[in-house]
Amino acid sequence: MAVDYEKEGRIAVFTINRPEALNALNSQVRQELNQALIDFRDDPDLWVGIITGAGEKAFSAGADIKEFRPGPMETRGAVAWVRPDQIWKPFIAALNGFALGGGLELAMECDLRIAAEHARLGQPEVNIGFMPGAGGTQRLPRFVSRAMAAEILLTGQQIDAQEAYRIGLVNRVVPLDQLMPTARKLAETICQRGPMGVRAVKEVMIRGYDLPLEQGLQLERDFANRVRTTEDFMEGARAFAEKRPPQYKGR
Ligand code: CO8
Repeated sequence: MAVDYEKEGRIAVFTINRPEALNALNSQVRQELNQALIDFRDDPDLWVGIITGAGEKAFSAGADIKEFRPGPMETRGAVAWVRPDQIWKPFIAALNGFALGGGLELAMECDLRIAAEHARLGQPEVNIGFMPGAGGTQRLPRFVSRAMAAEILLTGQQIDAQEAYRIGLVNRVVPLDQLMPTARKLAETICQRGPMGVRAVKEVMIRGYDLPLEQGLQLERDFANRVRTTEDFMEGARAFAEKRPPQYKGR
């Protein structure tokens, strides 16, 4: 398997498993990741996803350059490509090394990014006569300043984990041996929250981002009203009043 997909209680861990090729995203990885993402999306018992790479060197060094051929980009495998930012459950990217090109683009499709101290991030496509094709030119300027995005995209140079933290591209930088424990702890924290609220937060944040403020506020109100109709909404209020931990069911 080029992607290991493990379910640990409410958490799913996706591990890109081609360490000999720095976890480059070849067609097999894309296909298997896609299948795993669909399973995660449709499994009501899974609430948070963690995406990482096998080994200690790379999260992913991007699209597999050795598969490059002239002509349009393939439509990412036989099935429609599902992105983490189209699934309304939170994703954490655990960057265990290089996150370059399509690897950084995948990390930017996640909601939170934790980097190991030695991780290096970049959009090196222009170094090989190409350009980002999976969101780099669009997401990076939305995540960091336009000037920093332009520098990363136009020079193709890598930045280290501390710099990525400084410019707001990653949430935390931790020693490598703390990477997965930190990601799991964050995932567990999110799993303790009301999942209907958590999912609505993610969807409204993403859908509302490009809306004018008034429309975004309306969207938020609509979702908040919908969350108020769920069992978990009343469970949260009851547990608060009864001074006990809530037992959320995801409905
Ligand atoms: N594709 C294929 N093989 C790769 C890739 C890659 N992206 N990156 C590394 N490898 C392979 C190397 O060829 C090498 O294989 P071998 O041992 O058979 O020669 C092995 O991984 C180890 O790599 P290196 O020996 O090069 O390791 P170094 O530590 O010397 O260098 C670097 C590490 C700097 C990360 C270097 O490997 C490198 O520059 N890699 C390419 C990074 C890059 O340019 N990425 C962008 C690719 S283009 C892209 O992502 C466009 C996205 C568009 C849409 C994507 C949709 C999924």
